[in-house]
Amino acid sequence: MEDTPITAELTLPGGTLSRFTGHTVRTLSDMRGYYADTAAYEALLAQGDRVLYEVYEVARPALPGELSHGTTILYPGQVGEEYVMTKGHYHAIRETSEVYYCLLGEGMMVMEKPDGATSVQAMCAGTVLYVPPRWAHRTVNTGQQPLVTFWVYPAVAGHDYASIQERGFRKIVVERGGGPAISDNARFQQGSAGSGEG
Ligand code: PAN
Ligand code: ZN
Repeated sequence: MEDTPITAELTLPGGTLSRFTGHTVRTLSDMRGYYADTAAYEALLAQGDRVLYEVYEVARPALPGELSHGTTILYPGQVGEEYVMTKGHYHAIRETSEVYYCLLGEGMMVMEKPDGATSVQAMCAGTVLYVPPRWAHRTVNTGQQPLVTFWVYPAVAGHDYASIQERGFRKIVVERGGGPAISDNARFQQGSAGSGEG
């Protein structure tokens, strides 16, 4: 693994990086079970699969001191009333944090802790958002254009998707009267997941 300095160009409005180690493309079919309105999800998917977000990552070795970083381009849209969103996750090593810098678009960061604490923060170009240790996090695009974020987190963190995939977040972001509103997730399942390490 390269241990010399790395320079890359982050191009806007696309949000792409000129150098990266990984490029992940998430489509509607990757998101089965994530959206509250399953009928709306199936109806939309029947019209064709489509890209919902892309991630460009400079993944660094899982060693103390290393920082992985990259960009996420979250496209606009809705599944039923719910705005397009990332899967969301806990970090496998719970005592790790993350910094997000919003470069373009409008959205929200939905966060929660296993003890039931929740926080939903608005993001627009220029917003710097700190996700402290132990907070699960998901970005939601509430605007009309791509939501582009740059983020940095400790390379040792790892990702735990299972807790969120199984139980969802307590709060969801839906369209009400033409704008975003925060709503309780009726399908949120109580459970003990999300409290462990890795
Ligand atoms: C981000 C996210 C990225 C995609 O790099 O991984 O925005 O979201 P999901 O991983 O939830 O699909 C991050 O938070 N890394 O830790
Ligand atoms: Zn993260």
